[in-house]
Amino acid sequence: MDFQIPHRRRNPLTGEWVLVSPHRARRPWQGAVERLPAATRPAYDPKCYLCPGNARAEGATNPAYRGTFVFDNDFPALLRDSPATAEHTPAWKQAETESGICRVLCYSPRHDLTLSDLEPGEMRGVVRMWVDQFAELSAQPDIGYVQIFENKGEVMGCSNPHPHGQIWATRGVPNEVAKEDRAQAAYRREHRTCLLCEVAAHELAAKERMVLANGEWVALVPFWAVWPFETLVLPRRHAATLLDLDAAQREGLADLWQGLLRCYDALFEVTMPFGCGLHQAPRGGEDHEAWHLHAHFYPPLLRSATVRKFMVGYEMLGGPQRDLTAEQAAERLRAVL
Ligand code: H2U
Ligand code: ZN
Repeated sequence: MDFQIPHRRRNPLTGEWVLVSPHRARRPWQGAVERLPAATRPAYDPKCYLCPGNARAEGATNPAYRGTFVFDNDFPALLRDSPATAEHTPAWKQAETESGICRVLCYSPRHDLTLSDLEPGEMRGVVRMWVDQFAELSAQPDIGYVQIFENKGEVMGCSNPHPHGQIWATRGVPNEVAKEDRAQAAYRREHRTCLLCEVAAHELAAKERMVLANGEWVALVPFWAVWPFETLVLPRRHAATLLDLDAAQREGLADLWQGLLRCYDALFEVTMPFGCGLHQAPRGGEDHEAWHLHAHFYPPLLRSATVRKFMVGYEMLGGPQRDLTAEQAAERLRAVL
């Protein structure tokens, strides 16, 4: 097939298609230009609600923490003990209560750093925090899924530049995870192999969509990427959740995560904004064996630090579309390494 002509690519994790229009990549841009965030920040900000020793909005005070620090979100999107009730009539009007636990994860006491600035040992501490939080929350009786994620940068609506992530652990399984769970289980039934093991092996060999790799992990622009510089991070050895990782895989994850962030930061010479997070097997999913642990990075930027991709018009009404191909994006990311 000629990938230079407009075509559609299928995301095997969701079953959704993306329209790719490679011939359009050079069209002129006269649209919105984003404001750049303030370039320098103090190591400690007395007004930041995540800095050590500071008061938070609801009155709690942060300890003088030195490594990582986790607290229950003071404005949680979910409440712990909502009763489980549902309404299914009329058929078009369904609702059910949702409950869960929301936490904020401070990655470093330093207000001015991002994960890419941390020492390797500090980054390993962040991975350890993810593992510990996942172990604790996924063992709770009423939790069906644990979402670890980070929203970074003003253009992503992040309220505070202090390096932090979040966890929302829910009774139910959220949309994206439910789609991926069904798709991975179906792929294993049909092909008798793991979908993402296949993707990792193929992309490591083909290299055209690969961004970087180490002995345990690979980061690549997926064939079906929607966002211009979207990446998928995969363990090379099969694992369903963080709890399946041995010491070498945990260390490898910390190193690859930082390598990828540095690559992103170098691309447009700005600390890259994005939404990112780990996708792990939900409890009691369709087929736990079929789930391959992975992380998605979705940066919104398109051609510079100030020009973003908008998901509007056709994307809202029809489906996602991109001009730059996944292969071109991977090449650009590799070039800054
Ligand atoms: P962002 O990642 O979007 O910046 O959100 C940070 C979270 O911190 C947000 O979910 C919480 C908000 O509810 N927060 C607190 O828990 N305590 C505070 O004092 C302010 C913000
Ligand atoms: Zn701070």
